[in-house]
Amino acid sequence: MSHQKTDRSGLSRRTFLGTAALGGAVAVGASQLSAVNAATSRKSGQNAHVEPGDLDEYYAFNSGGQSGEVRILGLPSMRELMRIPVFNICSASGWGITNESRKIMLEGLTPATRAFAESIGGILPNGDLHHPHMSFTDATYDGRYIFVNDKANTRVARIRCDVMKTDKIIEIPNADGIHGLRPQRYPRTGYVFCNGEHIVPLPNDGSVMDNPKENFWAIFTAIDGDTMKIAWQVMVDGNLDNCDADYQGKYVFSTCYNSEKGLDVGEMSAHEQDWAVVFNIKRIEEAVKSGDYKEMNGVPVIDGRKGSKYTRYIPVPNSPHGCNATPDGIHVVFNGKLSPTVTVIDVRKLDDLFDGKIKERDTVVAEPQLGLGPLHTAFDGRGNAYTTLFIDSQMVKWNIDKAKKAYAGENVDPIIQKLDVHYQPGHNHSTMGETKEADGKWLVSLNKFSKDRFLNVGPLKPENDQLIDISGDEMKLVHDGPSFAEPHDMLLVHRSKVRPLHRWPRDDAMWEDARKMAEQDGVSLEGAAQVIRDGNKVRVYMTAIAPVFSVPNFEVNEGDEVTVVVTNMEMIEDLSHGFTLSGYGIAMEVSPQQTSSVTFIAARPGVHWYYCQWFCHALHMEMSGQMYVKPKAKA
Ligand code: K7E
Ligand code: CUA
Repeated sequence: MSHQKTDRSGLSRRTFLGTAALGGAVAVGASQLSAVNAATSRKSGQNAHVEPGDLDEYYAFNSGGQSGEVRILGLPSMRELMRIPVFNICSASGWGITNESRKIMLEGLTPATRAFAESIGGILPNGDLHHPHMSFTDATYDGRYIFVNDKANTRVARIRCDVMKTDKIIEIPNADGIHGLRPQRYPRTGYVFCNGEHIVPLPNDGSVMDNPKENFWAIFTAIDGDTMKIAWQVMVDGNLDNCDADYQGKYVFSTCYNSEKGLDVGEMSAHEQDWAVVFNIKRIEEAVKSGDYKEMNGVPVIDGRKGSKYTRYIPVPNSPHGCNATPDGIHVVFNGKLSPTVTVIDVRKLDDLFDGKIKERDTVVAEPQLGLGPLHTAFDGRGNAYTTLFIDSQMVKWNIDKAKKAYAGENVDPIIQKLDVHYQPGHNHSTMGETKEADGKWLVSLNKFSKDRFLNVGPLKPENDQLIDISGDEMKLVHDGPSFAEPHDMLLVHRSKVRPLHRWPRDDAMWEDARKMAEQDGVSLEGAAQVIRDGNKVRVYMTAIAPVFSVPNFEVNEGDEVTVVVTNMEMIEDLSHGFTLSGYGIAMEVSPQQTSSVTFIAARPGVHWYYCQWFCHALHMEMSGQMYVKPKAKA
């Protein structure tokens, strides 16, 4: 009990459920119960401590929220292992600075956004990354890709799991604010589904800006995860929040908290009931084939508004948020947010729903009242669900079968345990919990507030990602994990599913432009020590082998367009180099067998040192060179 602290949130708590919902009371009851049943109950007690030098059992891929990046942690140690820049600019790796990264950041934008980005320096400098999800094959992780959303600039990105780098970023036309994102589980990914959260006019170019109820729409998008091209879109009533796919490859689900099509908080939360939209993949694919769509910005947009044969709208109380399919493939849970309930449907009833044999609410098989502010639900693969209660600052463990029995009228309480978390949890995630291989070992509660849990670091506090042992009958809080803005969600993948490379493949597609350029210049990237002048363009090719750059210095004229291409020829694992050019805002990572390039205008005359910024050798400090920029007058 020592870990339980008084909630100082100041938010109203537990007005619905009374004393039965008090975390302390339930926890006391549960611990007495487990003392009595000690002989028969499953004991938790996995070791969260990972000895120095030992490896974690799971990869955790945390979203970075408004920091725009993804972070890799080990679980259960919760040690941060790496960061993957995606929508942000990274000073260490040069993401957003190198030619390779800027091409990825630019080429998937719509023409209008691309023109805008060029006007502000070539790329969009920020993103808001909420939802990392791995590609699936046969309803479990296949270790190929991680797909992520950008709510801030309406984009979706793909991360290659072999090198843990972003390789595609696309903007989603016709939508605004990509929020919910899930890959198709079965038979494989396949599609990546994503939600445009905000309702906007179509087209959103200023030609129409009034009367939202008639003119503003939310757009659901299916991307082909292999090509990162948009396959189709569906226009819906209301807005779209979170989504999930089924385990059969037939249906996709999205929650809607703004069925009102309101523009402010009061309007958006007016209705006691909103809905979850169900999309029928097969019917939508047929519509694309038969031409039952309108093309907008080069994309087939299907009309999935109420009454269409492509969608169904299941009423759900009240402004639902998270959307989670159970690992048995049978149920989907919609988390009520402003309602203390979650709504559980049985996906086996959906064929009948689409055929008109039953009504929308006939698909609901449970609607347990769990506590205040249910946002997201995770699963242990043993029939139990774990729902975050934002307002109550609790994790509630409940049993799906019992909830179904209670809904059918039996006198059973589906709630097994409530555990205080610190504080205000948003997402939670269990190990392998969104796959058919859910193993029920660990659960992480991603809490929005840490308040007094850590040393004070000023007005902006870390979040708190708490590790919970769910292997036994009782949830046990075992670790507090402070984190910077803002892991909305995380992905917990068994290490057997992910096999990253130790070095880059020399022929990697990431630098195919640099390779083509070198071929035209008659230069080999692997043995290069050359400066090529081509009018006022200068191309500098060098290798990096500790502790030297193969080009120790070069000279250019003020105003030249200079491209520096650096290839790391180390075969030794972990021997990364870098190239930082003093006074030019340039830094790039060059890891073993990688080529990185950067192009800039030599606008500042004088002597400018370049140096390796990744500590690589006893003579790392000496791994440097000079760029001489001759002033225009003397050139
Ligand atoms: Cu609940 Cu953007 Cu997944 Cu945050 S969303 S919590
Ligand atoms: Cu090369 Cu430091």
